[in-house]
This record gives sequence, structure tokens and C-alpha cells, in this order.
Amino acid sequence: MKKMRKGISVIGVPMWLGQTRFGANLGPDAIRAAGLVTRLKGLAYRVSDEGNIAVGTKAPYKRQDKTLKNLQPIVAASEKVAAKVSRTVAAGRFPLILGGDHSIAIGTLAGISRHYANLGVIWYDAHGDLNTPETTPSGNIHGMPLAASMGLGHPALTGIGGYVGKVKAENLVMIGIRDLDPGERLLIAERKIRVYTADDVSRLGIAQVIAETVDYLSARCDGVHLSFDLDGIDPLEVPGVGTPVAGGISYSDSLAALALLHRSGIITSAELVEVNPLLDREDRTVSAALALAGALFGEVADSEGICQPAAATPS
Ligand code: 4U7
Ligand code: MN
Ligand code: MN
Ligand code: MN
Repeated sequence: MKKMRKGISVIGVPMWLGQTRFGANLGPDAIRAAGLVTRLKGLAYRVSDEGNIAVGTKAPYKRQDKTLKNLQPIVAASEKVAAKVSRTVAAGRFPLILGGDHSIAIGTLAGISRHYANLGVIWYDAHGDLNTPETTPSGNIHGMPLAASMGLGHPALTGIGGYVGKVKAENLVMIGIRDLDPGERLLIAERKIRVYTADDVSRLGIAQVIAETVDYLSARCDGVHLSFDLDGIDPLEVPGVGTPVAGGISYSDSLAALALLHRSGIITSAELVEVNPLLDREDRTVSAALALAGALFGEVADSEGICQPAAATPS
């Protein structure tokens, strides 16, 4: 298992066409404006802000596009994302991708997975994102990235990056799940995907869930991508998301989860998605994204860190 790298490339993907609410495209710049780069530099990483990938902003879908909205601009953007992210990994840097809606994960996983024999994926989300054009109730592609990455769905989406099958079912752990469509439930059962619902997290405790996840993935994977949808957290604490679902994981548990993942050293790439500043209140969601990034890269979060001399803090 590779250790977390000291060079971070921040890559913005201002995509909103994976769903129908304008504003998710403003996520990357809002997170930057709140001070992301300074915060990570403060943790002694070499951080380079690679700016935003140019993506289409006009929604070309028609009323009759009930099963796949805005396919063409999403395919075009995904290829650009895949190429950029792949170059970042090849250069030995840690890609930290800022969304944008979750459709961007099709591109990030296409760019990352080619560098690993068995890429692990932690999907932190209220939703499964396992729909296909056959099962989608909305036609929104942000509900499909995980299925597409597993090779299921429209060929234009499954073939991004020039190969099909970026994520194997057995290398996937889903956390925070509480809103699944019938087709997604079926797929999870068929492929025996490892799922911790938000309720499982309350019952077992976040430390147990992350410990099991780390044990499971580190035994079988040569890298782990964290795909963090902010709607995994409870919308009372993090309101700036387009598809809120009540009963989410608490913000403090989510920070603890990322601090524990930092300590595990298994995470080799990450993305923070679905932040919509236009739906936010008092910058809660943008600040949460910032703090989560801090936790993932080792900001002191527990008494062990706080109560020890400076040498114990990350360098
Ligand atoms: B997100 C949904 F029907 N499942 O497919 C769908 F409930 O990236 C929601 O996790 C998808 O925010 C949510 O449209 C996608 C719906
Ligand atoms: Mn999602
Ligand atoms: Mn979601
Ligand atoms: Mn959402």
C-alpha cells in the first residue's frame, strides 16, 4: 500500500450538468476562496492549484431525455478530467478533485484506476449512484457514476478513458447510504457490495466502520480513492447540497472518519463533490468541505495529537 504523498494537486471540476440545479459548478471556487490551499500548505504539503477544467455549462437536454440528461457535454468533460487526473497520478502527486456534481467521478476514476491493479474505492454518500439508463428515476447522470465505473450503463460513459471496468464490486465500500432506488438495491445484493448505511454508522460507531473498511481494503487493494459526496453528512449540518436526505452521518463523525483515514495511510486520491454554494447557509457546507480536506491530510483532530509536544504533529 502506497503512503499518502506530500505533493497535492488541487483540480476543480465545475460541473453541474449531472443534475438540474445550477450552483454545483460554483463549488470548486467557493472551497478555494475559503482558503483550501493555505490550509493544506499549513500542514506542510507542497500544494499546487491546477485551476478548473473547462466544462460545458449549458444544459442541452430536452424534456424527452428521461433517462440520460446532458450526456454529450458530460462525456466531453469526463475525458478531460480523466486525462488530467491520470497525468497527476503519473507525476507522483496526490489528486484532490473538487466538484462539481458527482458525475465527475466517472472521469476521476477513469484517470486513476489505470494506475492500479486493484483500486479500492470508499463511496461516502447518502446515495448509491449505481443507476443506469434502465433503472434511473431521474435521468440525472450524477446518480450513475459508480455503475458506469463498474462497466454498467451507456457505453459512452462506461468507456471513458478508453477502457471499461474501473472499479470491481469487491474493492468497493459504501458509507452513509440511506437512499437507494430499486435497481441499486438489486445490484448491491447481486454483487455483494459492502455497505455501511448511516444507521450502521450510528449502531457500530464511526471508528469501528472505518477500522473495518481500512482492514478490508488494505488487504486487497494497491490504492484507495475516497469519493466524498457532502450529502453523506446530515443536511441539517451541511445544507448546501442538491439532493439532501435526512438522517445522515454527523459532521463530527465525518471529520473523525477522515482523520482516521489519514492515520491509516491508505488513501491515494480523493474528491469532494456536490457542494452547491447557492443552496448553502452561513457557508456551512463550504467550511465543512474545507475542514474535511484538513482532516484527510492530518490536521490534528484528537486529544492524542493536541496533548503531545509539537513533534507529534504532521510534518
Ligand atoms: B448523488 C437518485 F432518484 N438516486 O438517481 C437519482 F434519488 O451524486 C439520486 O449521490 C441521485 O447526489 C443522487 O436521481 C446523486 C434519486
Ligand atoms: Mn453521490
Ligand atoms: Mn449523494
Ligand atoms: Mn447530491
